[in-house]
Amino acid sequence: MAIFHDVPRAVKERLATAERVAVLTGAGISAESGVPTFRGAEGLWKNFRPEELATPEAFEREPVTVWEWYDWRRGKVAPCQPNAGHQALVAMEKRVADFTLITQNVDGLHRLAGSTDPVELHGDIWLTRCTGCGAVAEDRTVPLEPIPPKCRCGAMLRPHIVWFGESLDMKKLGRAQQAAGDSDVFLVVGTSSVVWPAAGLSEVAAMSGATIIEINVEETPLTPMADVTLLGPAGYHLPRVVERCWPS
Ligand code: BJW
Ligand code: ZN
Repeated sequence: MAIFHDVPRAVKERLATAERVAVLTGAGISAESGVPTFRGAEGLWKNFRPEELATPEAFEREPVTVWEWYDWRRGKVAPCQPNAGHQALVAMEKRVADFTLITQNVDGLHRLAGSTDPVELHGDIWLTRCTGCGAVAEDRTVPLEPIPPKCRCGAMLRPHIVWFGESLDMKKLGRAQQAAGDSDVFLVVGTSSVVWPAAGLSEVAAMSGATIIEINVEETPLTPMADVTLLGPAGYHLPRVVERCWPS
């Protein structure tokens, strides 16, 4: 483990020559776009306990409260634009032969920035899923009307998001695990690394011999395991990493 405030030579040497790079992002990469993170002083969980809102049981008990929370979040995310961190990952994708972007974020900002086919492990805040017929549809209305929204079939819609205790999409998780295991460098950006199975991807990568590089404003449970931790905002470090490894 080594903690740096600037891009060290070791990062340049490993990343610039890597053929396979996988990146895992979390809420921290979108923080500089104005999207609230989940944990920490300004986190979304500050006033709520996760199990109160982000579980299927909570939705069954209080669908209106859960939908109001999502409606509030959709309102927060709607005006947000990708930042220099998202854009640097688009640039990295163009320079690395085999590149996979895995995100825990549901805000869609990687796709908006231009990343191709990111693996969105936890779903998409702009998609709804019918609790009756299972239909998935895009709905960008803010604010939602009515709450809770209904499907054409008459059943209630839910956010197309993975809640605690729910399984991730096995195809997406499989793709993420494969990319982590195959990677020469596994870059972990802006995640507290406490939510599973996403947190386990770094272990998969490390056990397969990948160099683990972390970018975060603070140390996390991953830091002792990472080869390098760049301390500071993703919007600061990611463009510098790209410029240092692939000078324009
Ligand atoms: C910056 C920055 C800047 C700030 N620049 N950095 C094994 C062990 C223990 C528990 C489990 C386990 N397996 C399963 C579990 C249970 C559970 C779990 O992980 N619990 C833990 C919390 C203990 N996992 C699940 O239930 C998963 N399902 C599952 O495994 O199914 C099978 C199963 C079920 C039950 C039992 C066993 C197996 C599903 C997880 C779904 C997670 N969904 C959520 C919320 C959905 C709601 C929504 O979005 O609307 O997804 S949780 C929430 O956390 C959200 C996020 O994607 C996820 C990760 O958070 P993230 O991205 O890391 O954000 P933060 O806020 O935590 O961190 C931000 C970081 O950024 C911080 O570190 C800052 O420092 C940093 N930062 N500004 C760089 N500018
Ligand atoms: Zn339906």
